[in-house]
Amino acid sequence: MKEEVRRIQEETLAELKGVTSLDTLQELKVKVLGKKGSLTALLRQMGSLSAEERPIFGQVVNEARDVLEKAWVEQTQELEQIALQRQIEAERLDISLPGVSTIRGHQHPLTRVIEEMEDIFLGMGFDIAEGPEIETDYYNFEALNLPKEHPAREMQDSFYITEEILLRTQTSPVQVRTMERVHPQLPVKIICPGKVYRKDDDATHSPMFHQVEGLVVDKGIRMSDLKGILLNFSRQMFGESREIRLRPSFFPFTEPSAEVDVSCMLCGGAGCRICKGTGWIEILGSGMVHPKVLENGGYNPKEVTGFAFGMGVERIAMLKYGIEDMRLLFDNDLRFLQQF
Ligand code: 2NL
Repeated sequence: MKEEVRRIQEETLAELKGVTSLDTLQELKVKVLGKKGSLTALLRQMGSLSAEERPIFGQVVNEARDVLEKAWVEQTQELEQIALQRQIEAERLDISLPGVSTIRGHQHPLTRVIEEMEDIFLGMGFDIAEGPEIETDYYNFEALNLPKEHPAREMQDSFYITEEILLRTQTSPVQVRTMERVHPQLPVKIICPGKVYRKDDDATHSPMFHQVEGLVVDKGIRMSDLKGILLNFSRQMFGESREIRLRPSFFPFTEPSAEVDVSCMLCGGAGCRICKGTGWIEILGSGMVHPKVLENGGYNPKEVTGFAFGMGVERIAMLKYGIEDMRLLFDNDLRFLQQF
């Protein structure tokens, strides 16, 4: 029987070495050391031995059990180690690989310029007003002192939808609508940024472009208020050392009217290619609101006065960034846009 124990021990040890899964290892353990295991079965036969043989046999079985159990622990640890290595290998990450980055976009230069203008005027207490791009003849022309037969209407330069409806040619109709809505409340102090449309298309004109117009209406508004606001705007927009000058002009909706020049931001006034040697660059049109326009807005021109101005955003963006052709602003060519 001792030989039988040795045989089980050796056979089991040999079998153990070849086991590659933890499950099979457990099955083998039950088969030998379990309640119905081969070694347990031998132990049960101890009754047939003599009193002298019994303790010796017991010792042999216990030794075999110890040897096998030790072997099991070792084999279990080895298999667990192999499983862990496999898992580590499978989950391996190469953190030295270069990352895949997303392409970062940014605002369009026109949007940037519009928001910069908005910030400057908000800082001076203006509100921002918006309105429809499809307008009636009344708000776009008539209310702005441009009656039906007026030569400055430029019928053939406007996109008419019907005889009475057109794409707005300026943002002034928003200002008329605002006055109509809020009168007799004072002051009116707004800017109107937005898209406007004219039948023009070349290097300096686009059929759709952007305007920012401003309007201030209150008791006792004077030309000097206009100058002060526009000087402040020009210095924030183009540099602290800028000066402005006003030249007499004409618009049907303002009287008197003035064109505003800013001292050249490139040469500081000495004369260069950008200012064509004059030292000055025209940036906007302005004037004191015509009494008829105030009236159309619901205000009494005997009680209140106002000033207004309008500027083309594309022109300012071109000056600020040195863009030669306006159409570049609308082509959406990334090689151009990525420069900003
Ligand atoms: C220009 C000139 C200008 C205005 C726009 C205006 C609006 C109202 C009343 C009076 Cl509601 N005037 N707007 C005034 C003067 C000039 O724009 O060259 N724009 C690009």
